[in-house]
Amino acid sequence: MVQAYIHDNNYETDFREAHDSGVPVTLEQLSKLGVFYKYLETQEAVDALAEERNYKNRDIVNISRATFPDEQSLLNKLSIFFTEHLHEDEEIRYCLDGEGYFDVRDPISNDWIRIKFEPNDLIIVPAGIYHRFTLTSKNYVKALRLFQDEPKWLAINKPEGDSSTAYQNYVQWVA
Ligand code: KMT
Ligand code: NI
Repeated sequence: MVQAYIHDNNYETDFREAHDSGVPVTLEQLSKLGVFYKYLETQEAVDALAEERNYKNRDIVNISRATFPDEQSLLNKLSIFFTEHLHEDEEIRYCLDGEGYFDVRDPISNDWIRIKFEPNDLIIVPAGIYHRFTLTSKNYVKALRLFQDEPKWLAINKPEGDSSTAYQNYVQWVA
């Protein structure tokens, strides 16, 4: 079963640690933020979902010691993913191997909700929600990134994202 909980907001220790505050978050709470989690056993199930939601493109992201041999280049890559950002389109991520954490920002409480991302986990991240991603201390993830249109993953960082239509529509939807 997927683990989701409120992040402890402790930035003194490595961000790849669990940072579990001890407060769990349910899938129902996530769905109220427009975030959907599914455990999909097969690639066919992923393809069916992608088709149903009109996803036309995909790529594979592979972050590991093999692809980033030195700690500094790995940290540089991770710091981009871990910067609070949003996208103007919905995004789907499916874990093929390894593990990571997806953090989504609750726009009402401002809490970071951390979702553990492991093989066969699929997460639908709605347009306009602030989020970030990190590896765990295992330093390895291989994931499918699904795109509705061209494989563009323009990230709009905080605070620029606040004035985007995607953010304003999202916050209105949640409220
Ligand atoms: C994103 O948009 O935040 C990402 O693609 C993170 C890496 S996907 C495992
Ligand atoms: Ni993103």
